[in-house]
Amino acid sequence: MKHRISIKYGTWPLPALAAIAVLLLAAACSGSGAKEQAMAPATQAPPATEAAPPTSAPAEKAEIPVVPIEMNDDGFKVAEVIPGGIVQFNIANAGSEPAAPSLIRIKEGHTRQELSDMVDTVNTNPGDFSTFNQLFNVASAIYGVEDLAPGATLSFYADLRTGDFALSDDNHPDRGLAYFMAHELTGKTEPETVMHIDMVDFAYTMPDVAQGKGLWEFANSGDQWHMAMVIPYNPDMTPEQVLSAFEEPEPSIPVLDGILPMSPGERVWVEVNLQPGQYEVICPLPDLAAVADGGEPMPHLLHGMQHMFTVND
Ligand SMILES: [Cu+2]
Repeated sequence: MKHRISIKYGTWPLPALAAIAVLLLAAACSGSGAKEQAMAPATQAPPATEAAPPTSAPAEKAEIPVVPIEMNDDGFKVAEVIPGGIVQFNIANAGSEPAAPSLIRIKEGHTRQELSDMVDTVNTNPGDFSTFNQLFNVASAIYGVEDLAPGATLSFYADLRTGDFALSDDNHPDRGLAYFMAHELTGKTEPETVMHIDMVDFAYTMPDVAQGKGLWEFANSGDQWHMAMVIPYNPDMTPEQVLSAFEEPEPSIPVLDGILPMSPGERVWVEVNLQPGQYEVICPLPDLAAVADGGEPMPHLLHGMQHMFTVND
């Protein structure tokens, strides 16, 4: 089964990319599939069996609150109040169509109505990067996927801290947003990870040798949004050629893993599944700070936001 992630003009929170009309991220099942398998929270195995101390891992897992969310053909079903701090989300698509769920933080001092209005503005002004700057004054993108099949469950961890949150289905903007709050810092346990990637403007802080299977933490310590697209490393391709490849309707470069755009200050943990080999992680997002200053939306990749790494046997 091939699984596609697309970044399209006019969808939110996934913007048009600078000079890229349509960016299709084709993720093999071995990559994104791992995130979509139904996971029973109580029985979910710690991802890194070699690295995790077997005695402590199950107990620590149990301390992470689990938040079940159901999607159906009317929208989301989620509790009005959920635990704050670090929580595990299980988003089940019980609807009849592929869904594109996104988790959004409403920034302090802003309202659900403001967010809803801004999402409408972004959706009716496709390709206008300045609207994204307005949107990100109101909200933070935390995590999302572009293709959650009917019957599949998306499982990931996020550090909510506290606040007011929204869920959107970018495949069905007409269904509107769903909302919930997190008042209390309940989840204080960090998931067991095999890899940590910190994103700044414009670089990845990460090791050169990575564990290919297990839970990866992605944090954005930068001042603007970032994403992580894991692609096979090809020393013969320039960054410009890589970006050009993603302009094609059927990109020749597979996207094997990673995360979609994430706002500053956010942290998520997602399962990855990479075979031994050489890879590169890239961020093609447009430079919104430059846009705000009247400049060009240069892709972060052309600012040097890429990192080669190896997954050993
Ligand atoms: Cu970036």
